[in-house]
Amino acid sequence: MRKTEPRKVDIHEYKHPTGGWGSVISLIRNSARQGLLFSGIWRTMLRQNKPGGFMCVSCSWAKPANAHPFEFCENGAKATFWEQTTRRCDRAFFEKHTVTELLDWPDHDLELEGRLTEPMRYDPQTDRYAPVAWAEAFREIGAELKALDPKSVVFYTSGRASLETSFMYQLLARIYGSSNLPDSSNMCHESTSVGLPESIGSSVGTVEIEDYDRCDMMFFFGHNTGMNAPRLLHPLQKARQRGTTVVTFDPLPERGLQRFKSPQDPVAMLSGSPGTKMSTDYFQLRGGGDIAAITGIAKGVFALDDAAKAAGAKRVLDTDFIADHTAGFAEFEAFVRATTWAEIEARTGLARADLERVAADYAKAERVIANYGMGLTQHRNGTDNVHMLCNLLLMRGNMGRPGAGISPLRGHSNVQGQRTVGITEKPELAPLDTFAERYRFEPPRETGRATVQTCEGIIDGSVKAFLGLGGNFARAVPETGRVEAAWRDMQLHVEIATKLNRTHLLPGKVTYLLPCISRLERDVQASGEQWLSIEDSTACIHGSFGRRKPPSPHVLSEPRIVAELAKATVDGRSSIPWDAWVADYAVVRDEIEHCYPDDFLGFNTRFRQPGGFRRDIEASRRVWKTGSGRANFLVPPSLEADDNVDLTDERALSLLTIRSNDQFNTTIYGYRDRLRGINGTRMVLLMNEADIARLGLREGQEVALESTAGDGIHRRVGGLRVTPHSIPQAIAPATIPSSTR
Ligand SMILES: Nc1nc2c(c(=O)[nH]1)N[C@H]1C(S)=C(S)[C@@H](COP(=O)(O)OP(=O)(O)OC[C@H]3O[C@@H](n4cnc5c(=O)[nH]c(N)nc54)[C@H](O)[C@@H]3O)O[C@H]1N2
Ligand SMILES: Nc1nc2c(c(=O)[nH]1)N[C@H]1C(S)=C(S)[C@@H](COP(=O)(O)OP(=O)(O)OC[C@H]3O[C@@H](n4cnc5c(=O)[nH]c(N)nc54)[C@H](O)[C@@H]3O)O[C@H]1N2
Ligand SMILES: [Mo]
Repeated sequence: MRKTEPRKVDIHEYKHPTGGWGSVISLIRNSARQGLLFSGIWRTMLRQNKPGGFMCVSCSWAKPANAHPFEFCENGAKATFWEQTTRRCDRAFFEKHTVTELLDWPDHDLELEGRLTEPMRYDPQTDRYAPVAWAEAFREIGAELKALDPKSVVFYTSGRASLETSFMYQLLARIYGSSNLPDSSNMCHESTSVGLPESIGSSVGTVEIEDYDRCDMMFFFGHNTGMNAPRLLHPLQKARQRGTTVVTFDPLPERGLQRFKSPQDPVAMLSGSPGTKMSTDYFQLRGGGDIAAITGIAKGVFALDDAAKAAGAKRVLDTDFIADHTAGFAEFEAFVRATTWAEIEARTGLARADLERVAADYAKAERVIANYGMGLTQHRNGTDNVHMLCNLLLMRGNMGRPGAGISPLRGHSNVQGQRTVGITEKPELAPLDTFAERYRFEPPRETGRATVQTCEGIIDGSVKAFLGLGGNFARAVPETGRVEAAWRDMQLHVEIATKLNRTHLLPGKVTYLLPCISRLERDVQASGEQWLSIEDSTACIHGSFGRRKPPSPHVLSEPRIVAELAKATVDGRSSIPWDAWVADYAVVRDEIEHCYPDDFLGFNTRFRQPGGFRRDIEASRRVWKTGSGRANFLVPPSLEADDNVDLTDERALSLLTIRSNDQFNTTIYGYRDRLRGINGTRMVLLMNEADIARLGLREGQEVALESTAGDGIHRRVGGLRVTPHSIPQAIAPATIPSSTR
């Protein structure tokens, strides 16, 4: 039985800009729901993303030195309210409900119960979580871990934990003997982490925030900026107001990249202004059609370059840059010229003339930034998408110079930074020799498990223990059903968390829930109040200082929990003085600086400065750390981003990745997808009207989807409501070329 009654469903077209009054009303409603309207929360909000304040726990977009008075957005504020709720999920709650009963609750309702207040252990006898003393919890977890083979234990990280915590956590795993360090980034920007180094020798983007003031053109591929990095709308709006061309490719008409009214602009707010038009051109391409679309633009650029050459005019290609800095251009050119417009039009659903117009804009622009998100990365061949976007920039030398470059819009607030300080299953990406020498232990040298191998190991029984530093692993992975079913066979399950979620309801033989404070909260250790730090999407490191009261006197900080786990598990196996590190996080920052001197020079003196300090990204200054020592043009094996989609099946639909406006990954704030006009339900299947008719369905009908992934595994999701939406038609088999090459 579900706890929540069905809500009134209301679906209508949303015609307003993003931001604007809708945003303000949504904020007030959200703060009131969390019991925060008169709690001093608005004073807290003034410190969000400010020097001396705390860094928002929502997205990873840059935190500028010259902050707005309100340097937060609707969704960042929602994240703050959701976390700072006055509700508590305490021992009385766990006494009242069995775990089996809670498994029937929707994700929204679990987190809505509020903050966890004390450590809990699962009791299989009563099927309930019951309070336990911290010391006992650490002792038992340590004993369990010592009895296990380190290779069978995984240490998962969700992208929220600070640089200090993450650095300590990966050291704990390695001293223990495991390089199984999956993280949330494996589920989102892994295509960036793999694809970008192959293209330009950097695993992170090359732009900094000032580049947004200098560019004269921007691309957006598959990033829903208005929902997922709304503060970026401000520099974008400024760029539009000075005439910057913005071209967007997204199957859905996402409001943020269409119209935006800044809630911080009183004149616009009080006038009937429709808001700024954010994209000069907005193309609703077919899902997975990006390789084809970029090939089309590149084809247009080659045609313009041919014409310039013939006329003796200035070349459109940056031939000097291509000659001096790149490899693989000839192969790329051959691929683009060989691909036909018919293939491109069929795969993208876009017209040749439109793509040629984009090519003409691109040929005129001097400084171009390409932004992208999940629409490019979350595909089987997401790395090919990333390569293609780099290829497009490289054609005109738009990489590694002011106002130009590639900008992967990362997810969680510190997901990029965690990789910087050693959260990785790939031994070659961590300074293992430095660790070994400085901390006197022998780290494992083999490749560990990332998220995919962790799921496989849980399913086949080779993973015996799962430790989660935040997150909601079972819910977040695409293979939820099978992972959940196999979870109980694990020996040990430990979660460090702020709020209850579904993964916590999957016990192993021994199961602990360890509540922590968040970085918005006061963190007092032996040396006094502590700062933390994070790295944003543009590789800037920022200090973060929490002032809010912790949710209960019985919760610990993340660094403290990690240190206690280490002491209980690997004490004496390294020279790390865990207590001294916890006593003063500045000591941990010094250690990070020692292990990563190029990235963190002067860490403790620089990290609180306005705007943070930027790591040295070599590709930003045209130093290419690739195998060839050059930036590589890379040819995709086909035009398909998803080569396993069965296009011959008339009933097959390929799904797109999206999230709603009332959500942060698996955290569901509510049931109002305001900007898409869908309220009261999340169980919708957005479809083109022609597809609804073609498949003999009708609006509002409930349907189930079954996967045709072709791996013999039956996957099904039911209870979806057929909902007409502005979305390209599913690809009609007849229009798809059987092979692109
Ligand atoms: N259904 C669904 N699945 C998804 C996604 C989605 O949007 N929907 N998004 C995908 C993407 S891009 C990603 S990156 C992954 C994310 O995967 P995860 O990072 O694993 O999941 P989140 O939903 O971000 O994690 C939410 C939980 O983190 C805990 N938490 C929150 N704040 C803190 C904190 O400060 N400290 C600690 N220790 N815990 C905290 C809370 O208990 C909360 O329930 O999911 C992927 N999978
Ligand atoms: N409020 C809020 N903020 C967040 C998050 C959140 O859940 N809520 N999550 C955070 C995290 S962890 C991440 S990774 C980011 C994610 O932020 P985004 O990268 O914006 O991720 P999605 O919400 O999945 O949006 C993907 C967009 O790509 C489009 N798309 C889908 N398929 C394709 C395709 O084949 N091609 C193209 N060109 N476009 C396509 C979709 O229509 C959608 O607009 O946001 C971060 N910020
Ligand atoms: Mo993500």
